[in-house]
Amino acid sequence: MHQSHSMAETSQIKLLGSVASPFVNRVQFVLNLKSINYEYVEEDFDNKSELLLASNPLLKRVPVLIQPNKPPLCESRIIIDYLEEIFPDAYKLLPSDPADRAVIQFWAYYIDTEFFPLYGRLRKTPDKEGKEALKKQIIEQTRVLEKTFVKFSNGKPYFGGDDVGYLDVILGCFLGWTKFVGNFNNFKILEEIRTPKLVEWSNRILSHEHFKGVIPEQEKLMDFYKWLTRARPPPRVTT
Ligand SMILES: N[C@@H](CCC(=O)N[C@@H](CS)C(=O)NCC(=O)O)C(=O)O
Repeated sequence: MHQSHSMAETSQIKLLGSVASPFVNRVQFVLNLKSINYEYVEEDFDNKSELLLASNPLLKRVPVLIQPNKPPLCESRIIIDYLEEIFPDAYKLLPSDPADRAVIQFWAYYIDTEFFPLYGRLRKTPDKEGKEALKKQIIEQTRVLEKTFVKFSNGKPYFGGDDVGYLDVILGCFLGWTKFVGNFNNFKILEEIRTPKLVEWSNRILSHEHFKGVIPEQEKLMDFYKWLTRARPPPRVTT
């Protein structure tokens, strides 16, 4: 029998997540866009669930997508690509042409590996000079992203054109942290003069009906930031 994915089956989908995780938020955004029902399970990173440890034993990270009779799926972009493949008609995120699709995926990879990690480096850099250098790099990256937006949106509201597409999801889910990191470090990451189109776009994304409620409040990000920068016991020496 042909395997179909009816909405009844999808209600058995579970997403292991953490509210402040942009990687989890992007999967939630896609599940919302595709009208897929799912159960959200919040993980406590100080006390990870057996389900998380069993389903992502190597990395022990969220998001993880759990479905009956299927292996658990890890890594946000892999999960999104999977959802796009099995529910292609529910809400199309990627173009059909394989080369066009690969170009979009390059940019998603770029945003994840070149842009967003700068926020973490800024957090971990203690000295003022180092921090200033990173702020400059972040600002340079926003110029690149502004140009990328202009190219892909081609005068339309989203990276995806008239509707939210893959890059809107990928970059959109970093907007909460973008605001937080800017406020925390006293600089504007997106601003009218330097990135006018991205400023308009970010307002559009943040008020999108399927996005509201996905991006956590700034206080939640502050809680998570405190957790990230908490005093940790020194590593145990075992020899
Ligand atoms: N590349 C991964 C990143 C996932 C990730 O970094 N998850 C973090 C939360 S933002 C996590 O689970 N951290 C728990 C830990 O490291 O113990 C993805 O795209 O899914």
